[in-house]
Amino acid sequence: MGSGQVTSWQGKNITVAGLGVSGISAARALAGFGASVTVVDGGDNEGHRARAAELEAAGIAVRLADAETLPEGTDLVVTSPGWKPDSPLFAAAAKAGVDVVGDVEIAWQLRGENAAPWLAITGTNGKTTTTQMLASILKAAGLRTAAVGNIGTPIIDVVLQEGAYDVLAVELSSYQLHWAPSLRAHSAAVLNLAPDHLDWHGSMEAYAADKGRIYEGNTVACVYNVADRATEDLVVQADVEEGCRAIGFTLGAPGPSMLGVVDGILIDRAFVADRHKNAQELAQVEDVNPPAPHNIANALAAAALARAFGVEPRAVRDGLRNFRPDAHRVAYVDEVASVTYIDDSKATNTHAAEASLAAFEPVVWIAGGLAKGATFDELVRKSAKRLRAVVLIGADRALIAEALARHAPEVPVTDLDRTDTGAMLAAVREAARLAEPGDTVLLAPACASMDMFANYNKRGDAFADAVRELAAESA
Ligand code: UMA
Repeated sequence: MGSGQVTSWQGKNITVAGLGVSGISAARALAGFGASVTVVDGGDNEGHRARAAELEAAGIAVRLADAETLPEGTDLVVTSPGWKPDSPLFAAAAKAGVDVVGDVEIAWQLRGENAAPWLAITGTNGKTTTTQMLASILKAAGLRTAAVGNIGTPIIDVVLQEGAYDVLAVELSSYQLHWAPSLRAHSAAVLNLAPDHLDWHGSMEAYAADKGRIYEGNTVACVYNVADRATEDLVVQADVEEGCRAIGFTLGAPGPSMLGVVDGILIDRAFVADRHKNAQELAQVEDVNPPAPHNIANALAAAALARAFGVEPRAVRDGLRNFRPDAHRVAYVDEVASVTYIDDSKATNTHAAEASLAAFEPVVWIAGGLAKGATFDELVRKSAKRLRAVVLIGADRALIAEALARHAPEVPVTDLDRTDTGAMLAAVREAARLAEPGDTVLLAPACASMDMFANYNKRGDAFADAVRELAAESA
């Protein structure tokens, strides 16, 4: 344990911003080290109150419905990733001379002398899949590992299990990187860089700079995407440890110090003796699941990080073969007539739908189902510029139609006015009609499925069946 830091938390007044996944984890850990913790959150719904009661029972103070004022006597603010840098709470902290850091920074500081190294992954798209692939490869190599971070498991919880892991596969968002100034990964990858979260970061430059922090202080490899120059630029700008190498991944033939693809084989020309003459076969393209181009790029990035950690080629192949993408979670289904079909049936709420809509542009969006009391204004407002068209199904589709009329009046909307199971085929056909080559058709309903299907799995299956039918028709 980083005992210097731990003892310094004893008796400190720490304000944790956010009563979500990371805030709860940070609050419990810091209270466990003797800090006096107050969690603040702007929300005040049933969920917040239930979580507050649990923390209060553990001696942690919680203040709901006020995300702005800094509690008296605060020594340090530990923020959840979603809080914007210009939040009034942080302005108050700056005025009081109080530092603000994120939960990932705290996790990094909590690491002991012999803590498991971090193999870190960021990027605009593909981070979760790549992190899961990496964990699968590391497991195939017999290493004790976990996929953690932005993927959903708060990293503090994992770091506190001292001695339990040999290495960690860490997904980091640009938000988390922003708030983690002293993080130093063993090796790291930036998969790609496209404008995203600009409302949070303020500009593309600031977003890229936060992503680029993942390379700071890397000791073995900075992995970049050869097809995305911006990722290589971030490596060039990073201050790394002596001897740390820049390793590219490409869907083409790899040059020296790269991983790439030749004749359907994933090739390593980076972690081999005499890389100017030699190359090492890692896996076949068919070992990648699914073997779509964007996913082969993910596999190459995961392989590069694993190889940087000394994993043998056979484990890369086995790990890729063992990997199963989460069903119905932004799952690639097929490409028909130059339009890509993605199943995110698991997006049963607006937040999840917003995240998947953010990954595609232009997109024909299939949405609707049971709204569970949700409102759709924010989702539509944030996603409007990405929408080519919208196809609505399900019981509460009118709510989405109204939000679209308010915030995206120029986007064509087809209301199928159907709640029968067969409506999915009609929805896919209509989406195909509205899509242009290069577009993505995305099932991300933002609603529960039970008005039309037994569960979201069945809804996703119906979508995939409909796409297959469409592919057969157009073959
Ligand atoms: N809140 C406020 N004021 C604010 C912002 C939030 O009071 O200005 C409160 C909310 O009421 C809520 C809490 O803060 O109670 C939520 O904090 P949060 O949004 O930071 O979310 P967490 O539950 O702590 O989850 C975070 C990540 N969420 C975000 O970055 C938005 C999760 O990533 C991550 O899995 C988790 O920590 C564990 O590390 C999700 C995500 O969408 C999946 N990430 C974005 C992405 O992948 O694109 C970055």
